Amino acid sequence: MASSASSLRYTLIALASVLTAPAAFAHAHLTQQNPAANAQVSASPQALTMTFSEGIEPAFSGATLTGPKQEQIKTGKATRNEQDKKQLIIPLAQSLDAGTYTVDWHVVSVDGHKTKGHYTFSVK
Ligand SMILES: [Cu+2]
Repeated sequence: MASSASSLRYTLIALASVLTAPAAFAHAHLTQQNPAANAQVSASPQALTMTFSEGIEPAFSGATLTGPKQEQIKTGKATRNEQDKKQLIIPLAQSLDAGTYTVDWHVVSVDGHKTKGHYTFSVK
């Protein structure tokens, strides 16, 4: 009795992982960014670039940039790299003073799923 109950339990666990894994893989996760997360850069960047694990929809994707005084930094319109549909580019409309900046990003991947996250970087 005990062994058949436990084998049923393992079957259900295996089935659950098979059913949930493909959706999890299809989501756009942030894999790389420039300036890099936790980086300290010496010059103000001209754009933020973020590379995801899946293609993204630029019309529904973007980021906000918050400065060292908790101020909102003006950014240009988010666009997708024409050569790489996994890469989002956000031009900066102003140069950044020294301090720590937080990027709050949100994207919709080509499969229609939403993901979001945040990271920080510093300007010397
Ligand atoms: Cu997905």
